[in-house]
Amino acid sequence: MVRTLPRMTSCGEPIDPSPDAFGFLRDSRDAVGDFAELRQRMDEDGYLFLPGFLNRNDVARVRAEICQTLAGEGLLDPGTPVEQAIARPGVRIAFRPDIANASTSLKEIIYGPAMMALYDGLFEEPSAHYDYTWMRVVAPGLGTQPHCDIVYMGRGTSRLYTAWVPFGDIPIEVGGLIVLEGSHRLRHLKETYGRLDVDSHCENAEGISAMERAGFLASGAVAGDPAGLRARLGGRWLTADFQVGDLLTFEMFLVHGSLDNGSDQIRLSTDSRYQRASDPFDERWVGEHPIGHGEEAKRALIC
Ligand SMILES: O=C(O)CCC(=O)C(=O)O
Repeated sequence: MVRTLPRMTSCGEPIDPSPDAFGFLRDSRDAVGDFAELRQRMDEDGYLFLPGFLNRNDVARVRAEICQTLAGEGLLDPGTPVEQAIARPGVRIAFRPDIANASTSLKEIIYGPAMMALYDGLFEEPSAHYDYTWMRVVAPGLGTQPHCDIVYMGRGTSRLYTAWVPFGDIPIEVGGLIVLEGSHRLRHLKETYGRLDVDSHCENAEGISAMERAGFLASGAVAGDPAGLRARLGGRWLTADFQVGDLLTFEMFLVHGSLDNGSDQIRLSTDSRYQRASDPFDERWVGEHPIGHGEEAKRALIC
């Protein structure tokens, strides 16, 4: 069936829907269980898109719990079904890690046996996950700027994978993740941007962030203009009409962001991280109370 594409924007910029600028993620569910094939596709694409990998009922149950929490906080439109997560008009919200970090049932999904077996297989040795879970609770409005995860979590190892999990159906209109095709292979980006750390600043240059000093954004984004960035780097923006139970996992150097949420719903998803248990860990994201990007994470450099 041919999908009629809605008007798409990211960070307020139109995303060109023509076939040389936009496409859909490769579906790798046929390779589940064949780790050699999954590793090869991860190498080729920089990601694995596994529709229906997770138990849909479990994910839907956690979604219902989160929606109740949002309703209890007055973030949902009171006249609408809670499970639809329709935002109360004017609500501004995007990031609620506290919700994920407090939910045992959510963690049982994203750090449960199916997920850990996937990463054990991809790494070919026992894997471990960060204790910190990023939870996106994205009200209608702008999506995430294009970035690579390495600048936020690369202090231990770069051999890490992100898992992006929709907690609810996220069709294009609701603004799911977009990845820039082939960007994990861009050596010049890896050797410049890919060596930076978002929590570092240049003490010899009035404390300017190391990211800005190198020509990127202090937020850690490669740039704030997804359409322009695609034109400069090449490749196509890829996404999907994500559904409950899907998993998108990707490596640290893949440029990604998200579409703007053009619907009236709050978009719910988590991102979480996995690595070899034997590799060093980034101290910002482990322990009972991870320091995250707080003061203790800041590093002064000469740059
Ligand atoms: O969900 C989003 O908008 C961004 C998620 C992301 O950047 C990630 O999973 O690394």
